[in-house]
Amino acid sequence: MTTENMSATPESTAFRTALDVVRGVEPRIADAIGAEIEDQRASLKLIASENYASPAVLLAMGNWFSDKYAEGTIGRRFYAGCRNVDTVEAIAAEHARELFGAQHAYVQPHSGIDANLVAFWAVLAQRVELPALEQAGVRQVNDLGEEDWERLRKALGDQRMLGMSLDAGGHLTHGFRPNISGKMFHQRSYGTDPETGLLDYDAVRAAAREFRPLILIAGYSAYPRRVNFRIMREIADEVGATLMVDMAHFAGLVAGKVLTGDFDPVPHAQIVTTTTHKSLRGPRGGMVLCDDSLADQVDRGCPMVLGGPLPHVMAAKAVALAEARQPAFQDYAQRVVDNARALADGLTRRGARLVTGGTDNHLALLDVSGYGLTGRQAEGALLDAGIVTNRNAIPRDPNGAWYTSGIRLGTPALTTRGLTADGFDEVAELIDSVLRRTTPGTAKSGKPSKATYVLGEGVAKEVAGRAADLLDKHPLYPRVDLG
Ligand code: DSN
Repeated sequence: MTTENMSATPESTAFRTALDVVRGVEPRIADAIGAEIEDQRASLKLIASENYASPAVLLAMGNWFSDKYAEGTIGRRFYAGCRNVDTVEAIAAEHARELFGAQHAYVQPHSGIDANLVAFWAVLAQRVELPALEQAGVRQVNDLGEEDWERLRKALGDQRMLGMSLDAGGHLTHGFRPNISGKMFHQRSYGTDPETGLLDYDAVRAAAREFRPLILIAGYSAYPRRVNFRIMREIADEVGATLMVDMAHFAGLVAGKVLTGDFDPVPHAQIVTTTTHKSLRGPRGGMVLCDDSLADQVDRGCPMVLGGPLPHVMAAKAVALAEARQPAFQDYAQRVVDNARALADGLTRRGARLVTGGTDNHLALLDVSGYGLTGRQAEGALLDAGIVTNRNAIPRDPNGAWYTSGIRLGTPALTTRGLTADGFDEVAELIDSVLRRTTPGTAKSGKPSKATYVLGEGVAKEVAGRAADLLDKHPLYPRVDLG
């Protein structure tokens, strides 16, 4: 057996050299970059929306493509000299089309929010005759008050969007007021069944019949189950809506062929958006897939709603999508789901309550009220013990969206690190042992606090030590040794 010297790998040489060059200009930034990999190596990351991109993906971003403006689309740019950007964007789009079986792919969005905005605008442009905005009396966009938004919505024909409610796991960009989608559209939400926590398709159908949305949006950031997109399309067709799926969270499971048939959104939705950095394991960014009928409108994303494309990130998207087309990625996606099940089973066996009773995707939603805690308290206590999660509302959450009663747990990142089902059972043990030994703090008023907590003596140190032992068995970026 040969033992490779990790300090001599091409990856180590590449990152070390890059950091040396950065250090020559601003050493504090080189230090911060070095510190970040150490922090990531040391943390048990269960944030469902995060992952670890490969060295090839990371390296594809650090180059002179960053210097290029390329507004427009392939072959039709507002700037000269985009020959190589065209090459990169075409390769990324080709990989995306092939990987997902989509008619059209638009790889420019900088984030999931951007991708959703491109999609909303494309559907509006395709389906709505827009009278001039001046007719609606709209002045400067920054000055828009409630009445102006009302006029803008009227100018758009009072369009409606039906999406999953936030506490059932929907996303802010699916028509909620803090996001512009909630100002452009009248919004209504569908929730989940109060008993089972599962999506109730009959209730979605009833809401769609009554509300008659222009866009029926499916997709989630905290729903731990699969969605049947065939049924969602039937509902959309019945009421004349466009079905849009935001697959940001589960794109990796679609790419990895774990979600197929009725659970693959691409054959069913007219338009699909995603981020590229979550379960898909690419660079931070977004993407839109659509059928040919929407392609022209989607391609107007920049400059209609997006700033200049980021060609260096499109290069990294192409690399990540090429990786996702390898058989190894299908194995990865299957392990993400198997591991989520192992984590959910491990928690349930120890007496914890999970929303919907389990998971069949990459995440589980733990109701921490059984431990007598709010999500905020649980999040803090787990972090003290080296376990990184995020608090999340659960359906009909009595603690609201700030304190919450839930903790969202995802497996994509630690699966990339190589943890197996046994490892996730140990993670369940660590989580349960922290939460069992955490009690709510007391507010200044003397009442129980929703924010502060008291962690049992020595618990943080003990669990952090066990988490470190587990992580040591699964090194992060093993081929990157910064010395
Ligand atoms: N921030 C992402 C998440 O954590 O799910 C969604 O926008």
